[in-house]
Amino acid sequence: MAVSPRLRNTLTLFSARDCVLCHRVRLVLAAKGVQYDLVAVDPTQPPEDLIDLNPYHSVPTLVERELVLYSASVVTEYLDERYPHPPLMPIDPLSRARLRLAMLRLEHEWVPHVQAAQQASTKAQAEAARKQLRDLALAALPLFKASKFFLNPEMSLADCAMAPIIWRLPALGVVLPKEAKPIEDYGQRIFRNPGFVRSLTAEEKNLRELPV
Ligand SMILES: N[C@@H](CCC(=O)N[C@@H](CS)C(=O)NCC(=O)O)C(=O)O
Repeated sequence: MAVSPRLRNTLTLFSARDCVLCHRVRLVLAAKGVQYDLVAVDPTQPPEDLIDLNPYHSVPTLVERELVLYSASVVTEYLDERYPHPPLMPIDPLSRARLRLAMLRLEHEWVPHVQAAQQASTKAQAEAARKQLRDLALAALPLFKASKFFLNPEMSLADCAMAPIIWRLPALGVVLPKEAKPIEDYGQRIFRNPGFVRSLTAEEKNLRELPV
């Protein structure tokens, strides 16, 4: 199924307006300076195009001519290989494996609590998700102190997965103690990047102030 002929670029991204996994893909595209058409989707009401293209009807979904990719990790690894500059993965296998594992843990351990906090229908559900995120952030504090970017001296795909979560913490009501300043400092380093600013939807821009 072809996406609408009105779309002008080779790449089309089906993306929600406020979603950490879609933001992760948009951040990779922005870091690489790649042009694409964005189709804004309400994930609870996927459009016909998306239903035809992706058996899970989920976003992010990337379309490039006949190629249709879904799952944020599959999409971002593809983009890093397809558009190699700047590289967003280290070259040695050990560091690559460590970053892949870190991204897997983010997806399995952090993202469900972000989504739960965003979708909570009771105060108790929201508070439980906020507590989980606070605990995860504090447990990861030594990693934020250890290097300029997440587990790596250079910005990588792992930062593209982590920064969208850190960006949302205040809007989700997650208040970190003073000792967590290295996490805020890490966020500010990435938020200052013009690519990060370009990656944001209008809804995501409203979640917090950009650094001056
Ligand atoms: N494993 C998928 C999950 C994506 C996901 O949970 N997307 C949400 C929006 S943030 C969604 O599309 N939900 C609707 C659905 O899965 O049917 C990925 O990594 O991309």
